[in-house]
Amino acid sequence: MTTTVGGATPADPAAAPVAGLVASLRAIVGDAHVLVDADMRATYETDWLGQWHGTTPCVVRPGTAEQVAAVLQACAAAGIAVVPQGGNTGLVGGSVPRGGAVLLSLQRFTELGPVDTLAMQVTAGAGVTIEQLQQHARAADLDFAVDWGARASATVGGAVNTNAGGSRVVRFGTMRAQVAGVQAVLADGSVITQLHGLPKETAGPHLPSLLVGSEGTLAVVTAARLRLVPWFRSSAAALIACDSLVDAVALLPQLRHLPSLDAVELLMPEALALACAHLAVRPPIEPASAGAFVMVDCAAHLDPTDELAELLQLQRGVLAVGAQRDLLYRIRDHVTIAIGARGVPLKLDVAVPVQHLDRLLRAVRQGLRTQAPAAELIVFGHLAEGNVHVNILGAGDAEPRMRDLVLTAAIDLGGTISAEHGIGVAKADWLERLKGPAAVAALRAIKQALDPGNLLNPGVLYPPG
Ligand code: 2HG
Ligand code: ZN
Repeated sequence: MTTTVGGATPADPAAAPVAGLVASLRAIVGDAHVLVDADMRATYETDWLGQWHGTTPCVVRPGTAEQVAAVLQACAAAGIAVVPQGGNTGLVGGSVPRGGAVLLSLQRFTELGPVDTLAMQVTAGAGVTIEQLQQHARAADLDFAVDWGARASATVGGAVNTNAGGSRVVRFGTMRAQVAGVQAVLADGSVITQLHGLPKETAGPHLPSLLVGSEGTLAVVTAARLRLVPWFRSSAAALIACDSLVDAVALLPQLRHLPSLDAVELLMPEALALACAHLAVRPPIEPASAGAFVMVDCAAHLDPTDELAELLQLQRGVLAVGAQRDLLYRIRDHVTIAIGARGVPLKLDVAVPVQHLDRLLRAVRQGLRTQAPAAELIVFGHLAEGNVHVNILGAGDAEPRMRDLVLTAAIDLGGTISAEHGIGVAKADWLERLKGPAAVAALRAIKQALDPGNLLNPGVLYPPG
């Protein structure tokens, strides 16, 4: 099912007060960076997987923080909301325009500062892709730690705003652990620049951290000061076949003892089969021969192959080095695309304490048996964090019921309804159930203080009302 977001506000660029606003925006960023033609707007109005659609009267592409400030002020004066967008690789509708809002693209913020090898940090514009950032860091013999399949399109700004996770969280934490500072524009047009990245500073709450995971609702992030990590040039991976998910989880303590452990990913058999079929490659292990697969990656300055080889003496699995490892990652990175090629799934990104993962998936399967027996369930994710991506294809009318069932089960098991994709518009109604009224009231108070006019990304994250 695809979802169209937004209300009845006209998206027609010729309609007042939009026409006046478009003229103001042109004066701020130049004609070339205000897109009003339907075909120019189209790629900004639908997310990369074609899951979320909306319309905007115009796309505005400022190039400096000062221009962002002027854009926000002009939109506020016109009473028209703003939806910030980075690489448009979101999965919860958080950066697709709604209700006639202006789409503010951060695409032009592509500046990458010099790598500070003393501090092991770099300043990156919000529009820099994760892949560009990694390449830039590697040229200085360092690396950027957060990594996931959409690295070629996903941007720094989006990663900050969603507290992106990916495959290396087990070693380096999420985006929150990498953000040392930000430059951000508040709804009133004031610019906060905290890019010094001092590793020690106790001078009140850390505003950059407040913006991590705020999904474009508190400010427009234009740049970030990011921590870098050593670049491990030697890697070795393994795909381990486990009889069951319970056995896969039971592997974790042993894996955590591997000195160079870099990633522990979960591929349920159907996810492995689907990605391999999509890529037309032979699965490294027959998918139907196991109940769950664990993909382990080790990275170090010295070749970690022996560490993994030793582990494999006690497990059924294959070692993947060099081109074989690349293939394993290609398979892992293509699961989302392989699912998307079959249809638009119900996609839920949940996490539970890892010992409850099996209970979660049992509840999901049981729900499907009664609600949508013909639907296809594809599960994969990040085992070490108990984070699974539950993708359901063909649930039809049962989609809302399955969404409720999966999210309720995650909460009841002490987990979360969003581990790395964000709340977006998809799950805004659920925030209070997850966090409780006191926490949501505190979040609303912060939103109200920083954006009293609800200019920035209305409808995202905070439940309506
Ligand atoms: C991944 O882990 C992403 O590959 C996408 O978080 C997950 O498609 C998904 O459900
Ligand atoms: Zn993921």
